[in-house]
Amino acid sequence: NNHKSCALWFTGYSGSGKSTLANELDCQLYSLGVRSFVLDGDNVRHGLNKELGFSPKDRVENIRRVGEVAKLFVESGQIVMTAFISPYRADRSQVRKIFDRGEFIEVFIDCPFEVCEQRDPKGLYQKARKGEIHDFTGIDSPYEPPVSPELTINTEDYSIQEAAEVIIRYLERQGII
Ligand code: GGZ
Repeated sequence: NNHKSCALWFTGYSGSGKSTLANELDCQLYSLGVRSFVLDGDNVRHGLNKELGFSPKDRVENIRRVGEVAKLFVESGQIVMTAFISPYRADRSQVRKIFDRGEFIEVFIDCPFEVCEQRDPKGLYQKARKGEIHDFTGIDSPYEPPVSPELTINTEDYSIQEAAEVIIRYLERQGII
């Protein structure tokens, strides 16, 4: 299959559906014969970024490294999806700069904070509310939504399936796949 490569950079709150959507897309791309890979907290924060926590400084370094790794995947000819909160606008625009034009696709996973807190799949919001964990995004740590993302996906009203289709169509329109 003769496809181009790019980084789909998901950003949004914890519980917004970034990893779920990235993994669904990964499956759909596989069935289209497109080589892809998902980078998320599960495969990066336990290894490469083991020593990093959630202070502003550590998040900056987390995102910088993820950006560099994503770049390597793009150089290898793949479509890489990154599923990190990446709360700071400045960090995302730094990452954008290391890519060629059109290779960095910022995807805002737009799910209201209250909905993410309600979902609370790992019980982390509840812990943060009780003060058991600190520096939690949306509670005592900021989230800066993108100003002009290539794509905005509302995961409150749309299913993961529908959201994945929107992204596939975008990749087709851009001539990437
Ligand atoms: C935010 C936290 C925190 C704090 C642990 N703040 O739902 P999850 O569990 O799987 O997604 C969250 C993940 C966020 O890591 P990222 O690497 O994406 O963050 S960043 O881009 O800001 O560097 C959550 C869990 O880690 N988690 N503590 N304090 N999320």
